[in-house]
Amino acid sequence: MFTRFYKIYLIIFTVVWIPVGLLQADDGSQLWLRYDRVSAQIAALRTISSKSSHASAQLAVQELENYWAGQHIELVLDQRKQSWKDGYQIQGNSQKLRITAYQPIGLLYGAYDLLRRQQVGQEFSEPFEVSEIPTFDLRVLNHWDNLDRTVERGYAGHSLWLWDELPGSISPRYVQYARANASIGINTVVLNNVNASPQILSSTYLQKVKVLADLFRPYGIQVYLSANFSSPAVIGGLDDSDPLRDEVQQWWAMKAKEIYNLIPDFGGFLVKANSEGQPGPQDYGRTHAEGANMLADVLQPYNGLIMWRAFVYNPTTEDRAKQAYAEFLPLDGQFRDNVIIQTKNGAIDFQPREPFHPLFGAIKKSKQMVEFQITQEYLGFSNHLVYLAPLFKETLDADTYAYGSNSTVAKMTDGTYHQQGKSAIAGVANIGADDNWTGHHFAQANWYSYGRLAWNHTLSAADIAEEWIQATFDKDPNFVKPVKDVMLKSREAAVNYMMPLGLHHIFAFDHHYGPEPWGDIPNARADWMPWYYHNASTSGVGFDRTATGSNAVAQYNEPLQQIYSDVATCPETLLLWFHHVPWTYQMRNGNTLWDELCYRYDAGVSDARHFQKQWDELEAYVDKERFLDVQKRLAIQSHDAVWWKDAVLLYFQTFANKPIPHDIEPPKHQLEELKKIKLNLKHHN
Ligand code: BDP
Repeated sequence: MFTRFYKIYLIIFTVVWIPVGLLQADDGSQLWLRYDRVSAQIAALRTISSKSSHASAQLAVQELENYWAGQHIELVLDQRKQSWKDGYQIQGNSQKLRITAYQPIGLLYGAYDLLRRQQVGQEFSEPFEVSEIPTFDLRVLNHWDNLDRTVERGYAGHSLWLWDELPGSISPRYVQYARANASIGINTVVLNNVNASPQILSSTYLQKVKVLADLFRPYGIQVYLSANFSSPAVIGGLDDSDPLRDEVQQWWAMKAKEIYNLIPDFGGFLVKANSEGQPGPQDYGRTHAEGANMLADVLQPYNGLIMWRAFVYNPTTEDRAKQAYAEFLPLDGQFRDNVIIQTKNGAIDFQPREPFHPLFGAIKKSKQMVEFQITQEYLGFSNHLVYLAPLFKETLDADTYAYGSNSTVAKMTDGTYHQQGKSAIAGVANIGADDNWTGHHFAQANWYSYGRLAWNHTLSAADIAEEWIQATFDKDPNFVKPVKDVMLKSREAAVNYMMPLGLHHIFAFDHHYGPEPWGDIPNARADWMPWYYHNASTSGVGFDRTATGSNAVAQYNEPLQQIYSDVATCPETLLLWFHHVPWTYQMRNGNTLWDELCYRYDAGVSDARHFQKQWDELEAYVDKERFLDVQKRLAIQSHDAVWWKDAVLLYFQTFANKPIPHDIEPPKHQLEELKKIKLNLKHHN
């Protein structure tokens, strides 16, 4: 603790008192919130006024008092503007601006909007008007944080939540975290891992949760918890947790009462049920709908919500990619209004590239939300610079054709087609106790861009990147442009050096860092083994999901079924996801599949090296600390890219029996040597 306070003190001291020299030390803890504090003279010349004394409105006033370098601002609540939800309008000219909102939190969002504009250099001399209504009502972060402070798939240190110190002692980071979220519009957080410890619902932990909820409330953030379906048996002492038994329902009702007494605006539960060993209603022969509805009924009197995950698959002979659809579609229409089905962006598991989950084009009578993974479980942890906004956009903009063309995933989930109730979107957080919050400084951009897209999914990945770079690093176009370029290329680069052309899940077992296409653990689940997904043999490679194979294509609406089924029309980026094709298959550019794979891996490596070189050239624009840290990680990324390329090509070559094209860099490693690499990385479960 002492060290943390000391550090914060040092940062303030550094920023306020020591020019240039010590500015070289920047641990990234300020994120994108680097507004310049206005001088007392400027502050004295203008008024920031609000008629509302609501805590969120007062925070807005305080932020503007501290950082708004312009003239007068008036904050106004307008009760007639219910349709604005938590949005806002900013109007005015250089002398006077007005932020109007329906809810107090809208005023705070409006304040951050203004500060963002100021930060990126917008002039306010001309009269201007901005109106923003968020596209999703609930903009959710899912923390996969355990009560022992390990974080499942977390790569930024331990959990931010100091459970042992709560409720008595409060880390200053809680409020910093809430402020960062509010500045990008995130308004919902699920505090604990979906592989949930029942203890989170014990009275002891609820007292701790209450403290966080109280701290987050002024920032407009509602708290949810992941609930373990067996809680009634495990912490309630009941014989079982059968959702249709009275005692079980009573237990949940009593628990809900206890929670809402402590936290009147508690959001609800997120549930991972009957998935990867978690308990659920099926343990008692009940359906997902019966399980979800029981909890929904319990929370209904308090306006609570249930986010029920569709991430289910069993070790059967059925293609894993088909299972969630097969299980959930028959239940469509059976869920209560306060249940939202939470579906991962793709049908397998947060791979570098997946086609969108077919459930998005199929569920029409229930509410559904997308779950993205912001933490980079499958994208190089916090070692690789991978800007994820292009991945998020790819899913959100994908056309499901559910109601004719342009029925995008975004529209299927944002309330455009299914009006009643709240719309939502979730991202699995990449935040931890590291000084810079996210491990890699550039991973902050993934938290940021997720929030910005949750607020407005029509924003472009490029615009968000630009905004983030300017706020976080430097506004100089000679810096912004090349960095933006790197960011925008980075996701495709990672796809290329990890698993191009629709390859998926050929990661090292369990921890998912690095390649292991040869992976095969005796007696382990087939659907956790790389061979299950790549199906490489001398005849070819890829997963046949057409009618001659698992027929997963049938889960998509026309014309997608047709497009994906036909090898000639299937996007080549998804070729090996949907098809098993011969090594000699001719790609659209005339290359054989084998050659094309080689070129793709090689392109990924070149890009990773280019990122290094580009960063090195920008040294003058960045403080030493962040420059060196990013430089170090880019070197790891380049190294890993070569590792991936060599491992996958050398392994597949044993089937393809073809030479690696002469015009690319030959492998640096031997296959046998690569097979021996065993990383001692722990997967916290
Ligand atoms: C997978 C992770 C696992 C999670 C699971 C989930 O490997 O740690 O528990 O997803 O989403 O991506 O429930």
